[in-house]
Amino acid sequence: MGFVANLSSGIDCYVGDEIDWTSFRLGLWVFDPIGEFYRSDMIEAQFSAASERYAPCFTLDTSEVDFTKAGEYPVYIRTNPDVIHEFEQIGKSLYGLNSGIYRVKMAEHESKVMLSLREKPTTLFRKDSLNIVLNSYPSGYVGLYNFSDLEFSFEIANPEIVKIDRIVENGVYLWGLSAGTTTLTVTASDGRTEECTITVEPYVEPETTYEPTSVSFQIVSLPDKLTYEIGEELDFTGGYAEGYAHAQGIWFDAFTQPFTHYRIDSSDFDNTKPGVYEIRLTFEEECYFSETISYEVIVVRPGAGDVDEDSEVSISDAILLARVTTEDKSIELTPAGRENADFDSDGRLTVQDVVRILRKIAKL
Ligand SMILES: [Ca+2]
Ligand SMILES: [Ca+2]
Repeated sequence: MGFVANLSSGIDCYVGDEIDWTSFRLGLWVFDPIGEFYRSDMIEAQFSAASERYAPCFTLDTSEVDFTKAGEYPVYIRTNPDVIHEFEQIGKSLYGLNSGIYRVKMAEHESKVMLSLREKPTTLFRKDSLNIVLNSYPSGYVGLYNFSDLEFSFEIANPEIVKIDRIVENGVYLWGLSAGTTTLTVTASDGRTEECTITVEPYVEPETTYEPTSVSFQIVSLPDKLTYEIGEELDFTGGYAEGYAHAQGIWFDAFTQPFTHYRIDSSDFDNTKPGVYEIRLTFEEECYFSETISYEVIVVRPGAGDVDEDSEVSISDAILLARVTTEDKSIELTPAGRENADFDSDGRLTVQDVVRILRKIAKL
């Protein structure tokens, strides 16, 4: 049974400083009887080399370290063989041992860790300038080298630009209060002072990028009335349209709404004059999107559609007109029948007139 040791990384050991042995973490491991390293019986006794705990059990050998010169040096941790000591396992160990006191006899064992000894820094601050962004929370940190033998105090030249949020062991957290430049001064207990330039930059809102605008707008059902007699007013009853849009990250959803929910442009419509007129609907949100769709209504003269002049508009009128428009020369319409047949009043007899007469019959 015996020790292995591990050295925590990232500790500042400087030439001329006393080594901080609290950073040397040691752990007890148990070997099986034939001497193989056997993790599953580890007792989780971890402690620092600086503590007096278990001191009789091991020796720290730093004889190869030259404390006057920067470099990487081995440090040896050796067990003191045959020493019997009690170790406490607190809680059940990862490796299955129950909590309790274990009497462990030291076997002969040596561990090596590397000690990194560095030249003592010539400055206190790790950097001589810092840019921070004006923000609603502390956003800057200036670190110091690890001088365990010194005490520090800090001062901001212009406290309207930066304030000290809090001081920690080896540094200071800063909070930018307004845009500008000032200095942070550190004074060490040995009389040294040093300055770090702090620049607070204004906060710039990041540019937001949006998905391309997409708009969908369509008629769900046309109004009941699409054919008008002279003098009749427009009637949108029964007309529904559905619109939704995604623009600048926002959803606009009109669902299915009556035509009157949208902007209606019926400026072309003239109920004093037979003809076909376009009515336009626009689904829009100012600055975001605008989408327009249209449909047709027709204003007819009295008698329109009554091709055979029997005083009603019926399927036989449509059939008769269909034959005329396919140039069945045997059919002759009277001047009044011909006028009635030009349902859309465009001066021609076409299949469009047939279709519009059929729509009127079907009340479409
Ligand atoms: Ca008729
Ligand atoms: Ca026509």
